[in-house]
Amino acid sequence: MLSKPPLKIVLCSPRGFCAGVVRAIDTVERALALYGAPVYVRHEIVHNRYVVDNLRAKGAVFVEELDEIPDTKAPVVFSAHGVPKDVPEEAQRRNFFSLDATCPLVTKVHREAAIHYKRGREILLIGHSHHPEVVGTLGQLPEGAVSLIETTADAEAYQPKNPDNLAFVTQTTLSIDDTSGIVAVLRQRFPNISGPHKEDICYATTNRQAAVKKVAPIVDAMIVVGAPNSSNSLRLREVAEREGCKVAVLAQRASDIDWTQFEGIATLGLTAGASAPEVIVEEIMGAFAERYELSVETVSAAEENEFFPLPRALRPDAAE
Ligand code: 10G
Ligand code: SF4
Repeated sequence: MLSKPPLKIVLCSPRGFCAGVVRAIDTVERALALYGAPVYVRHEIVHNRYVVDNLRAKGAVFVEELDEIPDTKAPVVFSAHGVPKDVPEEAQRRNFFSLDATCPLVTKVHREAAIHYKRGREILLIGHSHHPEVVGTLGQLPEGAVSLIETTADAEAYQPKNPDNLAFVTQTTLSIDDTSGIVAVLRQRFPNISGPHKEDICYATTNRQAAVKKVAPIVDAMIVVGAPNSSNSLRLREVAEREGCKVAVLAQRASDIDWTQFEGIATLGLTAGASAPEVIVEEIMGAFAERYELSVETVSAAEENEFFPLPRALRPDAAE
């Protein structure tokens, strides 16, 4: 038998599930355990097919909009990405038992936007059009109250009604580097703009990008476990590419890997987006182990110990 070529896998740390994703998945799991199936979930609870398929197998029913749900006493969960204000309003009108799995760090951005609005400011949201988190944040306020800024070109071109009465908030899963460029343009053009100290990118996005920045320059290729609709995972792939990694790809499962892309490599970086389960990282390592003699090392950029408690109605003491 031919001996396998050596391959060093460099694991990025932190990677994978963030505290908001754990809370969102636990919300659905706990609702299923307490109330039984079905538990309705508006939108993918997090952007990961494996997670969604697993929950569906346990009795979760995924819908895109509330009008797909029949009149029911079953729980209705809102996804981790957050929802426009009219969604909980509609849920209340229909007497749904709703459970909000919006990440507390997204809710914090919703609150910031609401405060700026109360103070009469013109609000800019830095983010990607049509992403559910952006739809949710825009939907906290009346139409037209918030303008979307996607690029530095948008920031250069924006014409405010009053340059001294502006504020900005951001999506939580953006590229740190792209966003600091956009914020720099806004602060330079509008020195009195209100906003967070830097941006609203969360700890998990920040740390996962920092780990990729450390690993990408020292590997021949990088795999990011994550889905093509996962904003934070897409950003990790981009960071790897920008740090000079010639092969930087997303993979949802080991079966997605195009092995021709990895011929002749000696080192492979491996990370996972905030919605990607560690079992898939293990599955991919297993697939490489069939073809290579592996050695594994971990490069760490930060320690994480965030924990977000479940929605109040699901906490153990809630029913008593
Ligand atoms: O990265 P996005 O926002 O697309 O979501 P995800 O489900 O892939 O990862 C978890 C992040 C969120 C719930 C958005 S705050
Ligand atoms: Fe919350 Fe950040 Fe995770 Fe989004 S990526 S769910 S903001 S911790």
